Amino acid sequence: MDLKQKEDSRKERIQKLKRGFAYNIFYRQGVTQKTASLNDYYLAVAHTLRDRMQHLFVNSVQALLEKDSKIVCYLSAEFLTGPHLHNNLVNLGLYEEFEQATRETGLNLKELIDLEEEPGLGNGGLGRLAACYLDSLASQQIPAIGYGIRYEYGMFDQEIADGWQKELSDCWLHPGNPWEIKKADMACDVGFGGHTEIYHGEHGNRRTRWIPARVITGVPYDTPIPGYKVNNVNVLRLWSAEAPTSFDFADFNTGDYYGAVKDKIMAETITKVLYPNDEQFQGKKLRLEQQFFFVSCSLQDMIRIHLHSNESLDDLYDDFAAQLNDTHPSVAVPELMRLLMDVHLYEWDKAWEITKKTLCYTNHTLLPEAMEKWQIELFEDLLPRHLEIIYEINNRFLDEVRIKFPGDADRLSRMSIIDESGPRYVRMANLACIGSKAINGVAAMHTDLLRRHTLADWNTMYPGKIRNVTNGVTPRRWIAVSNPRLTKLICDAIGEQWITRLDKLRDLEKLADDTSFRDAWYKVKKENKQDVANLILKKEHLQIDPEAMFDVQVKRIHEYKRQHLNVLHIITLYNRIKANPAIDVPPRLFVFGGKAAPGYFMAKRMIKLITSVAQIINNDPDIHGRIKIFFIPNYNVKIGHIVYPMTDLSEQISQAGMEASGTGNMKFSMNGALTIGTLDGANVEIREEVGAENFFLFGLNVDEVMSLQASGYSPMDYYNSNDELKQVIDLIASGHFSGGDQELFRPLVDSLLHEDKYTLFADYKDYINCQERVGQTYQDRDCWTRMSILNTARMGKFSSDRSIMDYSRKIWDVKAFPVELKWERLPKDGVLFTPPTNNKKEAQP
Ligand code: F58
Repeated sequence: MDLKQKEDSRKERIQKLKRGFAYNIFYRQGVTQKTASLNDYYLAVAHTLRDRMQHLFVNSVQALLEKDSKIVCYLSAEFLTGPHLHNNLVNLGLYEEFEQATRETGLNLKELIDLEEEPGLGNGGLGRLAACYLDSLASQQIPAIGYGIRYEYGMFDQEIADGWQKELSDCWLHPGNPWEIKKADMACDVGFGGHTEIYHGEHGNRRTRWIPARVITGVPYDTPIPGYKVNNVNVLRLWSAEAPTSFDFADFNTGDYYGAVKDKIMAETITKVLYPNDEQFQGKKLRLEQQFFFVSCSLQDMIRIHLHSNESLDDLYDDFAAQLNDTHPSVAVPELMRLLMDVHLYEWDKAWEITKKTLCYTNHTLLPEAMEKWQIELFEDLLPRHLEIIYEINNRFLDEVRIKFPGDADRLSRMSIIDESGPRYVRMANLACIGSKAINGVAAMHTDLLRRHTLADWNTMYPGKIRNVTNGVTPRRWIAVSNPRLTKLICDAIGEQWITRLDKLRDLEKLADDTSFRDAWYKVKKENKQDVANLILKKEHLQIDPEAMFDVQVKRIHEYKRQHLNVLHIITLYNRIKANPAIDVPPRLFVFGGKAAPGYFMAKRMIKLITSVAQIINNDPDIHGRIKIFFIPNYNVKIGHIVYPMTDLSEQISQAGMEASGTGNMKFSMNGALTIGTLDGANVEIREEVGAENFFLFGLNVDEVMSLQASGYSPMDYYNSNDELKQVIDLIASGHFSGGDQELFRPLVDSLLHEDKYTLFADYKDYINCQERVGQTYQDRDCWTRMSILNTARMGKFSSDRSIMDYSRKIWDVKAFPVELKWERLPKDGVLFTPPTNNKKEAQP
């Protein structure tokens, strides 16, 4: 094609897009261009894009049907995808054309992008990781299905009222969701409760059947997941609960209208709302119902797809690798066994072989309080058949342990699936460890701690079964989509390859000493900061100097993440300036963001502390605006798009040994922020990659924390021997930040003085000193910018593409499956599918 032809076909495509918008406004939204709201336009544009994606999706399914390839099934109770429009435009390479077509239609694409309601179907890192992995699976051309729950209400929206967190329901579906397609004909039934019966099968062998007390239907909603500039489109399949029949007509006819719809309403509560818990196991029945519901639907779906092109399930594991994202889907172990034995009539040994070879388990936490364990009675009441299977798995497993470690009763009780130390519980991590072919941690240090402590027994029993796959994040969303200025600068300097080969960013290293490149780099950061400063001024009437250091901590609010250590530093600076106004403290904006679990008392107090300290310091004339504090409400993916590109300093200050990996730490560094952090989670590997000289390290390491705690840690000693620390704590306790109220922060102060579980006081001095080095370095703009460039340049390892390739090699044994474009956009005769010749339904992911 010559240049003119190219230009002509581009023009034609733009015209088609504009026709697409008009068509969707009229026929799909049912309004005219004059009466359409902005949301109508957003939906019209999104549908126009989805139609184009649909074509690629159909191709991907056809390619898979023609030639078998292993499919990765990522089972996760959470997928925190973030908004789709911008990301899909970038991945499909259609941003510029849509930009032009919307402009020529009189619309502003950016405005429409900002309008999109994000699906908040996750709490934090774990859910967001699942979304990054979906992007990388598609971009690496690995066939995959993400299986999860279509919560009607996602993560609550956070408002700050009088400095406190207020939770509001998240009605993300209300404006309409243009990305999903309901696949009613692929619905699955899921049982709950009831009892089991023994019967004798065809060959006289004993079999069990489960007679559930109630059945709920799972209906899938599919969202296409396009890879970056490839033809592969995978799918995120989320299950929604419905009653099998809409009304109980018996009740309806006798005039009991409420009774008639009661069952339907009860059924739908299963997928009504996401539990907003963070690292604290609650043990609620509805939560177990949610877990079993989506796991059963997903396994039934996999079996349906497999049986479409296979006679039996003997080799299910050749076609599927099912990854359990933490223990939330670990009821998959007994459910797959039940489906194989009770429904597909396998004997135990073969069913067990298939189960163990299909499932794999990722652990995301070391916190004991986060470990899932269900009360036996609750479990039995809801899943009686599954409990029987679990008992049998456990008996056989414990026999194995006895043979390997004779006479070791402690080991037996530690490794048993059933916790019998008090009231009896089903331990889901033990179940997942036994029932899967591989277990993995999410950062080198985390995996090491799993092997040495949390899962030490498993490591001894099955050497090699615990593997490491360090987390990663997708550079598409976290650089290309969210930081267009940096993307352009990097592409102009080294080309575009880095977007799918993040290790190519190394080519930036040589530019770190180039003054004009450094100036351009600094300019990008400053412009990103200026944008946010304008926004904060407009919304919060807070004046921010874009030259100030933007020092940011965004993540869930939790004591182990130690946002309050950050606050202790802020108050230290405040006291220093008050005592000595001439002191050299470079201007800083401290930014916090994150949600507290609604029932987590201390975390909510921490938010109140941050906002109260902000209130006093931001308005203290003695400070002359040298330090400012801003709590961004409702931190979510969309706000992440703004925060990572603006940040100079990333706070990763959890107590060593607590953060399994962290992924925000990676997003910051990729966008040129320097990190102040402890040796925890993936910080360790980030520091190794970027170089110790480009990372601000402080604090005790995990062994030091453990031995300090073992030797009887006394926070009071630190308080008494450090004047600055004492002053800070006393100031909080005095009511200085709470209008004289000495009670408000007493629980926080007391817990620090008398317990300090996360050793803030032990790390305080080192943190403050390290922050001083940070401040000095920031004043040397050339040095800081150089370090910033080197951080970005050396982040190649932390692309989720690398993580996915690690999983593919180390765990799933799956290879790329590039999809060719064989199908026309719409066949000329208008017939998209050849009608099936037999009655067998098309099996399609
Ligand atoms: C996070 N876990 C880890 N859990 O805390 C973090 O270190 C890690 O980087 C990330 O997983 C990804 O591996 C996490 O986000 C949750 O949100 C759970 C959701 C369900 C309830 C319990 C917490």
